[in-house]
Amino acid sequence: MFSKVLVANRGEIALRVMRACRDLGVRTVAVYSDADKHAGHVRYADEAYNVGPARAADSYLDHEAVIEAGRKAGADAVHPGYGFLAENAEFARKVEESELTWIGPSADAMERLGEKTKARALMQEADVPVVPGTTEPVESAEEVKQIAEEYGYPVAIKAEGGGGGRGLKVVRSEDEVEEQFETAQREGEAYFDNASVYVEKYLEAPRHVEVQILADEHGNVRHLGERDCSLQRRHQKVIEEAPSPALDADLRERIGEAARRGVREADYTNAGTVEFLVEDGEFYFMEVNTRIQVEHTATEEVTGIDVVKWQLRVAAGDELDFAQEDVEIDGHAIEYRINAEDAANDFAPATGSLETYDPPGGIGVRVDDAVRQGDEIGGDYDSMIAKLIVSAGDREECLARSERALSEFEIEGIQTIVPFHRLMLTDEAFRAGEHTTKYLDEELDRERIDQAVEKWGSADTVATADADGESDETDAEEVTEREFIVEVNGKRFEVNLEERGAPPMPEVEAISNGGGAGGQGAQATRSRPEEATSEDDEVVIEGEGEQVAAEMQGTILSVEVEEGEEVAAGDVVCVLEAMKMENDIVTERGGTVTQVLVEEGDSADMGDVLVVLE
Ligand code: MV4
Repeated sequence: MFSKVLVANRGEIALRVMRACRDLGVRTVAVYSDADKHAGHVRYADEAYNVGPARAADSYLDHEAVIEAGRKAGADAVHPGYGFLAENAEFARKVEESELTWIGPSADAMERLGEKTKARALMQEADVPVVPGTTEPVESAEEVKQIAEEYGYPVAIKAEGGGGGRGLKVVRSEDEVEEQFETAQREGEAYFDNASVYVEKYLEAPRHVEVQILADEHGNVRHLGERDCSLQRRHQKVIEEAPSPALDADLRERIGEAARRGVREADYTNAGTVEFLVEDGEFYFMEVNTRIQVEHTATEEVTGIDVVKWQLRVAAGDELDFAQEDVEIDGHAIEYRINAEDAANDFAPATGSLETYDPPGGIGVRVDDAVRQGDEIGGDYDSMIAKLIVSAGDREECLARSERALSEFEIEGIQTIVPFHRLMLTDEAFRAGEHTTKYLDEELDRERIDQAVEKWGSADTVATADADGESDETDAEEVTEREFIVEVNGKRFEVNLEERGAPPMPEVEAISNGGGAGGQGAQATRSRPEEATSEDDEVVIEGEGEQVAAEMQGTILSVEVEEGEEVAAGDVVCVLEAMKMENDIVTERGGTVTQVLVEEGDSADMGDVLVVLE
């Protein structure tokens, strides 16, 4: 095994990889940009190296800077995580040619699978079903028309270097061919530096099902079952689950074996994912992702196999120590991506500070993150701040547990898509497991998302926007919402009070020194929310009758009234000693004493009800 691994990534996946390293007794090296000096992955690593400015192209994507950090640290291997350099064959080759080991498939295997027509031809060779279409690039719009005649419209024109929906054009009739052919070429050139395109029959409403693979350098290839990632928004996965609710046992067996044959044909090693489209009980190869994926955790939860640990072991030359028959799918797991985005505003990235960050726990709940309360979430990188993975004995139980876990997830100070996830748990199509890849973009009613955000979005300190939608320091009205813990007759209530540009609530100190209920002004108003989170901040609200309460913590020196007695406004009911001073506790309105809750010598907490009147 390696003794020191450089993790060329940030965020939760960097931490995930470092945890696997620690489990194996391997030391960890982080790289970070100027924006990430205090980031979670840096805090966790044994040592960390700055690789450049915030802009990813100048830091996390800088081949030489990353490799140089590995050299300086004396690391013996590089784990790329996902995104950034993970699927860059050129970088993988540079690592292979350095004194470092690349923790991933060989640069050759990455290249074999990176070009889509090559990958399709390779899969056909291995008897893996592919979507009907070409296994060579097409050269002209005329050629596209001929192929479309053969399969029938619609067809998809795809960029050779494509993936993740970029460079994918759907053509529904002959007169659209010319334009879409040229657009696909242009996009291919722009995104992947490769203008080649090819053609497939277009499937209208498939499901996205992908198979997790592990392969070692001794010829062993195992599949760890499939995940269903059909719930996507503009090609971004939002919720993933294992196993797929869309497969029966027979299809599951066949798709898993097909994936194994495919990667064997590609001489593939390490972890990888074979993506398929599934429609009408048939499956079709799409592409291979030559990296660890965000959603690998769902597979880990149902198989009990640590995929990242095996990436390290396999790269170090170890042999997979389990047979295919040893892989058992036990129960169900669903992963919810916790993105800092405003679901009600077209999932626009949100920035801010994590004023509250209190993730759920308990049985069946796993949270992978690299943030903690107080962290700033800037807009420099991916909006995913955490993943919640819920597992249970079956899908039904998993959905119920998900409701529990998502409702426990407390995040304030920044918008996340937790409300969207809670909506999905009320959604018939999702609950039934019948959603396709079209569902989010084309079928779900936007208004339901707005309502979910309204209902479950976090209470927060907000500045109301002006009519023009802009808000600024000078003329935005401050609306401060404070949460109070209130006890009424010994029962605990949470009360949210909204304060609009009003003078702040009277301070306890202000009462005890006799008036001057706090100055007006924005400074005092802003300072309140922090105090409101304190456990001690208990006040009493008035019910039907008057409740006379202790205004501060102290000792009851004397009780001046008894039950049944009539008292007037301003009468003394108790004397409370606090901070070496005697304080008269007086009624505000007066009435008949119905309850005396304390006696001489008792101690009282601030907010405790002492006497109740009617
Ligand atoms: C398709 C398809 C239907 N038919 N190919 C989108 C991303 C890229 N990986 C491939 N994609 C698709 N290819 C054929 N022949 C539908 C999609 C597709 C899709 C696939 C998986 C998950 C979500 C999707 C959303 C829209 C379209």
